[in-house]
Amino acid sequence: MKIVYLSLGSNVGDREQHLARARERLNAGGLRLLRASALYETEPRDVPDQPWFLNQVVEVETRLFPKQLLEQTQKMERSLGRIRTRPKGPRTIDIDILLYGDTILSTPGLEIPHERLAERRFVLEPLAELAAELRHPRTGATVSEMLARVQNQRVERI
Ligand code: PH2
Ligand code: MG
Ligand code: MG
Repeated sequence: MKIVYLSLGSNVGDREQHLARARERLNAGGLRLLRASALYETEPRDVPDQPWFLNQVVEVETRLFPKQLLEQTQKMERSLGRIRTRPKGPRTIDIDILLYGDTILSTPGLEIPHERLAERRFVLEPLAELAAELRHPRTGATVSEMLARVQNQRVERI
């Protein structure tokens, strides 16, 4: 059994409902939802000219292997009506794998820990609520330490 942290994000339509539906689905298909952070209203990163996101991090337990987990989360995105307009652009729901136990994995389709985990306050702020002392398996930095370095990005707990 592995403990996994996933990032949920939405910036199109009823964002809160999209996150709620995603959480419901995370209790099926070989996954069990253990804990969820608060919701955060967050400034868009990478592609700035798009609506603000609602972001959240959830802690999930699973026996799925990383690739199976990715297939499962992508299936959930599709079933929640995700439409991709442009890379890193607006989306109804995005489910990203942040951490999978202390596993390090680098394949063309999947990188664990998430490659931009340490740079994103919209991920680190909710993750710190659940696991502030957890360490990045590659760098050894704790979530609190990574969070202290990205305070310039705007996120607001709601
Ligand atoms: N997701 C992105 C790109 N930029 N910005 C915020 N605030 N929240 C996101 O979830 C997000 C983003 C690509 O997945
Ligand atoms: Mg993403
Ligand atoms: Mg994604």
